[in-house]
Amino acid sequence: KQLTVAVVGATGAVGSKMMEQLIKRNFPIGDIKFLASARSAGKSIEFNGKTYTIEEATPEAFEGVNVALFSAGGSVSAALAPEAAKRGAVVIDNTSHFRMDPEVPLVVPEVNRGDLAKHKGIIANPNCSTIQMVAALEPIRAAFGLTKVLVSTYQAVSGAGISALQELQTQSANWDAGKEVEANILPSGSDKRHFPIARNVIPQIDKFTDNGFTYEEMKMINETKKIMHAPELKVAATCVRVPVVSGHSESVYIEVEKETTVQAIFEVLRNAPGIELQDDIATQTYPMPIYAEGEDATFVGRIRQDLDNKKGFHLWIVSDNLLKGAALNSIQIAEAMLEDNLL
Ligand code: A2P
Ligand code: 11C
Repeated sequence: KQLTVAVVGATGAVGSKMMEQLIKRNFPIGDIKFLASARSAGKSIEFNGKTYTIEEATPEAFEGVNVALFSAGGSVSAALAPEAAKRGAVVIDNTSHFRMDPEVPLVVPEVNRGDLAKHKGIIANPNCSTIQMVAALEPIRAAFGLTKVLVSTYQAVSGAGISALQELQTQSANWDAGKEVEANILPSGSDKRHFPIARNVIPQIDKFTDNGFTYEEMKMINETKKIMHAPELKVAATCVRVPVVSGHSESVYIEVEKETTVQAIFEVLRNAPGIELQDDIATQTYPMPIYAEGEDATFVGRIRQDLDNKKGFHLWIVSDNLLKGAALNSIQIAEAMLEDNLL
């Protein structure tokens, strides 16, 4: 079966990775179109050795589309995903707009593939920092149960888009040249104050909600419970931006239901889909973002039993936020839907 695919936000950080993944994974494309804002309409874009013209994303652009991959921001998805679905496309949306809608499956295929069957035209791709965490924790939950998750993240700048990446580069160059360092984007383009990310760490991703947690932290909390079908799971998050280009890292403390050992967790993770265990302190083997960049896997290491709580374990989880965290997971959703006859 050959499908007509639309990539919405094709000129963005995630959109360009979606295009790479479609080629790399040999997705069965009959026809493809690339959509972005009116600013990009008419410009050329290369895909698989051919040149295409970018079109403005409008409702009519989705006529005849089977699969629409959205990554152009929440307001674009809010306006256009229902229009695409109305025209018969299955939307795989990489923004946060529909994620907590009870009618919209929120899916990491290795964790809750079965939820795809309940779709009504729109499927949500979770937040990048959530995806890698649940991919690593689900096999542990399935084997030993899971009661509590406390996570602190070290998130790469590419998660905030191409303009944030450009700002990191300019700030680093200006530091080195002894010039003034300006900040206009991070921690959140729409918040009042901005701080440099070069040579810095910012304990704010997205804006603050009323409870003192940021939206990014609340995404990790709420999305984890939804994907794992675990409303009673205790989850708390502190999300931090670090001056890394790509690859989110996470320090995660978990509590399991059944007593177990580090060796037993190693065994479970060795056999888990999409997970690569990198844990050997004798050889200083542990995951790091520069080695995760460009890789499909979610890497897990530094696994330790807590010194006070036998059911407590500490893990270090790293993955490429633009791949498993975004583009790869979206394409894996499309592949799972094809296999399950949902497309
Ligand atoms: P454009 O390049 O035309 O602005 P990133 O997350 O890397 O910043 O990328 C955002 C993506 O979303 C870009 O492809 C951008 O296209 C696209 N985009 C932004 N605003 C709109 C809009 N109003 N309609 C369609 N696409 C949009
Ligand atoms: C970041 N996690 O690193 C964000 C980017 O809800 O899809 C993804 C935001 C989202 O800034």
